[in-house]
Amino acid sequence: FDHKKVTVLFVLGGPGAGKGTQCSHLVDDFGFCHLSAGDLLRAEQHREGSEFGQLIQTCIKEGTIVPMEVTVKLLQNAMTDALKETRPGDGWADGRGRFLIDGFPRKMDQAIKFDEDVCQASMVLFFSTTEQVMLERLLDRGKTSGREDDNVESIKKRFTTYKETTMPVIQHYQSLGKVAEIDSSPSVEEVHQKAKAVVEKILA
Ligand code: UP5
Ligand code: MG
Repeated sequence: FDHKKVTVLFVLGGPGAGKGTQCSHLVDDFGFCHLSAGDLLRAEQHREGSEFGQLIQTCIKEGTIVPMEVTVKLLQNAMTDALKETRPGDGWADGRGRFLIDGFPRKMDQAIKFDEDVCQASMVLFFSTTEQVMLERLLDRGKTSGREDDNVESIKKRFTTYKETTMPVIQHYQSLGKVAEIDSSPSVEEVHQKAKAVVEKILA
């Protein structure tokens, strides 16, 4: 994708940190196209004829990372579709497609591949809070979400993958000066106001 035409912000943070929740507010504020890698994988898992259904299901349940080729391709396709559809006022505010890529890249190989094949992200929004807060939020959501990974056993595995595999990605972008860390422990609205201010600066 042409850098002049698209702006990409990665949205990272532990499982249940509030990435999806905050992204939907930022969509309302700034007209981003919000693409959650996890949501795209779940859709692919249930797509009839997908050759990756079983693989994705296993990875999600075990909290491991789906091979990057699958996820990068899904994101690339979704971005292409979104750019075809975008109209003024629809993420094209100043003629540039704006994307929030949520829950990605969570492993270094994905970050490198996306950089090379798709485009470079301008910044990373990093929503951080404690494991205790994340655990409570996920167990609460698990009562109604139907997500196969919202149970204590899967959540613990997701935390381990986050610490061992995703934190190094965040540190990589920190070393490039590309990370804006936002404490996501307070209320949704408080976090939203902070995130909104950060994004305003980035887009200015
Ligand atoms: N909530 C949110 N904010 C709150 C606040 N400030 N105060 C109180 N409550 C708050 O929020 C979680 C819950 O908390 C909700 O009930 C919300 O109302 C409440 P949400 O916004 O959904 O948090 P989010 O960070 O998006 O949590 P999610 O569970 O989606 O994060 P994960 O990163 O674990 O999940 P994701 O869908 O990104 O990935 C799932 C799996 O897919 C991964 O484990 C992995 O196996 C696979 N995957 C890959 O293999 N590759 C990828 O690139 C991406 C995913
Ligand atoms: Mg999410």
